[in-house]
Amino acid sequence: MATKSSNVTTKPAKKKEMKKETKLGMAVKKDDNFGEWYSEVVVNSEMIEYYDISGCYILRPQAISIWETLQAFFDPEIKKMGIKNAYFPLFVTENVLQKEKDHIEGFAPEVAWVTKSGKSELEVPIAIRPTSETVMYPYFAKWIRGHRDLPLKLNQWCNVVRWEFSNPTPFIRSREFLWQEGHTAFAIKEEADQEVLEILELYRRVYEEYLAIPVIKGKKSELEKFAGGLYTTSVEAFIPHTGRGIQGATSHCLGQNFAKMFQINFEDDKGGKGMVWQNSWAYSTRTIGVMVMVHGDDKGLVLPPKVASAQVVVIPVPYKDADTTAIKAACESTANDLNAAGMRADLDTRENYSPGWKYSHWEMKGIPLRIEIGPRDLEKSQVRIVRRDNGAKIDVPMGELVEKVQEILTSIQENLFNTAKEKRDACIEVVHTWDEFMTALNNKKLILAPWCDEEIVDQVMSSN
Ligand code: 87F
Repeated sequence: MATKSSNVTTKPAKKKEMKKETKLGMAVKKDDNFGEWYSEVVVNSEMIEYYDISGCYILRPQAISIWETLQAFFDPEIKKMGIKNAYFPLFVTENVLQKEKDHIEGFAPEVAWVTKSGKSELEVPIAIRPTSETVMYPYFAKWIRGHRDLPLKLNQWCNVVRWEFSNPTPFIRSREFLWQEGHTAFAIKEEADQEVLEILELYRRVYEEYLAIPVIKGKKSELEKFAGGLYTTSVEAFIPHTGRGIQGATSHCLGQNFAKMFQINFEDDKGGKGMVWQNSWAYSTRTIGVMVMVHGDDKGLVLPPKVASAQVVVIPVPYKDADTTAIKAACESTANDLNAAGMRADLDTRENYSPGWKYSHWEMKGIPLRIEIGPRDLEKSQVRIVRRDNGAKIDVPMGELVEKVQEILTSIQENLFNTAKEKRDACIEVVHTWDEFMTALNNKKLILAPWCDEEIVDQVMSSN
């Protein structure tokens, strides 16, 4: 599959035209200016706050809770595979960072350095990790002696810094971001190969099962692979609005490149010398940006229920002279029942905001379901459920609340995935010539083309 890689312009909308009566709502439409729309969604949904260093963003609780949900899935899965968490320092000396030349070449301009403490210059500048191969592998060499020390499988949850210069975008391309980086060493290549794919499958599940985003698994071309490694696999998502593919996560087999440079050797069971086979793999907070881009709409964020910190918000709708006490009590017991049944429900009983204002507010924040309770609902012993994904309104008898809400949340999760998949698949175009390829690319298509992975290719890619 081929697409242009993601490159979104995302200066915040200069002057927002707020809806006058509510001071809420989105000023820019997704179809009109995708970049501005994105900036507006991440800020208005309270996930991101801009910071006074370009390319750095504050991740607010709304964003971190999604990150934590993904972590709560991924961390136990890798532990089942025998991978253990560790934490290595943020800093690395120039000497060590430069040790694997292929690796750092091309990346060097993005490395940030600490050169001072207080007013005095440091004797040697110290780099801030852009990734941790060179930080960790000297210790792999120290800790691995014999075949019994293998496999060595470590992961760390941390931040990294890459001083990017092309248009920074919250979550998608930021100068500091959060990720997990896994680094493993094996005696046998086949074991490394197998792990590469097992991790890739976990990444597919992060995107498809949690974020409701279809991804394509694949192997990178020689030009696109991580230069320090043997081969690179990835999951790739597609953003229909830009017509571009975006790398979702990568799982590399590093081969024995780093083992040679860092002398990660071991004595095998027959007393002979062996050199380890290594992998490294990562996914980052970019996951959240892809989710916003794929599911968000003109009302703001749309959260898949599995990653929504609040899945339901209950809002009282008291008309004039209505029995507000009874309505509030019904709202409270609705939220309590849902929470008791294991769902995540919030209650918005604030009196200084109108129900209409609250609807827009929670829609902007992407909450999958809203439940409205007014005097007529009370009379009929029902609640009104409104879906964020398609706006459908469903009246549900109070006695069926828990099962129905559970059912609807599952259906939203499925619908978001299916809709995203349909939209992506509608963009796939099969091409056979370079002209067709370029036309399709300019038409925002996801291209399916013959691929030989050689640098020089014919104008005609294939005859059929
Ligand atoms: C930027 C500056 C310095 C990417 C960089 O993908 C070094 C690098 O090595 C760099 N940007 N990379 C490649 C990272 C490879 C690899 N590291 C561990 C991963 C997965 C996790």
